[in-house]
Amino acid sequence: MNEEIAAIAWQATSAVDHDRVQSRIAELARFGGRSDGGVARETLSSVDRAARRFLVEQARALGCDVAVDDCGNLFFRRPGTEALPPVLTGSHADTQPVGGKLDGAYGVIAGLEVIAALNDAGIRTRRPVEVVAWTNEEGCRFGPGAMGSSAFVGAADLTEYRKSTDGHGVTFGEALDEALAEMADVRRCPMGTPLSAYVELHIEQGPVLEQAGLPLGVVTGIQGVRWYRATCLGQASHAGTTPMERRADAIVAATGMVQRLNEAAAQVHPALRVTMGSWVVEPNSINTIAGKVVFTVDARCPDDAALDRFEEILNRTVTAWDWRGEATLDRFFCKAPTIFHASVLEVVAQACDEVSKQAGFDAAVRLSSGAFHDAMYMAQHCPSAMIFVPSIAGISHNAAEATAPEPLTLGVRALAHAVASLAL
Ligand code: HGY
Ligand code: MN
Ligand code: MN
Repeated sequence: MNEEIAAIAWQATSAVDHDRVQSRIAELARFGGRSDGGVARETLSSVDRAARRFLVEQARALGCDVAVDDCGNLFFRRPGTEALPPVLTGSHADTQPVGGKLDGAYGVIAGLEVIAALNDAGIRTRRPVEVVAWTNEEGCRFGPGAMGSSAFVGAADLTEYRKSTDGHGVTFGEALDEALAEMADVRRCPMGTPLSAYVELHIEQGPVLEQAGLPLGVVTGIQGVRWYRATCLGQASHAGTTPMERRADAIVAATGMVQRLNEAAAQVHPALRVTMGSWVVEPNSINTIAGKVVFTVDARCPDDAALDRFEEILNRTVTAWDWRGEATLDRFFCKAPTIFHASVLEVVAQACDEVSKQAGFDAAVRLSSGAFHDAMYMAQHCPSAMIFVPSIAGISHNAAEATAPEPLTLGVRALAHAVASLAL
């Protein structure tokens, strides 16, 4: 990086305002805020739509041009001096049903802070700088996850996504149309537009940075992820009158499968992580044998061949289970492991190392992400990379999710340095 760009990148870095970051995180957390300090802001819910409006107003107050695409992704653009493809940063504003203040939200707030810092420092960049708030990264209300970014890059068909339904039978299309109707004052923009680079700042959501005692991580890639739905159909029947040997108990079958899968996972690959996190039991009555159980399987591994091997075992375990009922399996999310681009990794690494050093720390940790992120699809569209800050006790997807104020600010400083370097 040439001297002049390096000097201007440092001006942007130094203009990041700690108190502004803290207060904006607290303001956004109020949308869906819970009494236990967590946040419940599932995608396109009324609180998520209110949060989107808050972000639009914040961006407009910073002088940004605001646009929304057909998947509800929000883009906040700070113009450059030349009509070039922008540098994009940002993350998602939706949360888990019981989420924290930082997962996703931190990256969107950080992007707005980078724009505020560029404004305060009076820096003109050649390229436009854009901040995005992706729709439905979590995928818990409407599966699969990362819907907004995958639709943006064309990796998936928005038409199909619109058919996804939540637990109350509402389709993603219905919820999306309602949210878009509330954004009638926001310019509609096309999807898949050219981008120069994408850098996402996110909390690690795991224990690595905290164990290393370092505030910043350069994220080299993201492990593979697959989601499945297993449907076990037995026979609902009376708990008192039905002899044990005549039952088709969907809970007994499903829990037997889960035990078998947990044992098998350990044999497939030491880094394979399997979670059966979402269950529906029907009729869910104390004195009726369960006639139907639907459970999900979330499988993650850096090694795609291991995910293939596990998928074979999963398919066989579910569909050939020895019981009086029957079971089916469908896969509705599959993303191979992601490796980020050397060109952007180099810029991000320099930013993280310099900001860490200036704050009195060793060079940033290099690590791969256990969680998936919108950056996994963005890496199919343009050179992309990520920056992590630590999660206290490695906890996330939990109301207790937290990161100390200093690393939060250092993360934004590193992002400002990287984005300015890429946009100048
Ligand atoms: O599930 C994930 O990895 C992400 O946090 N949504
Ligand atoms: Mn996230
Ligand atoms: Mn998450």
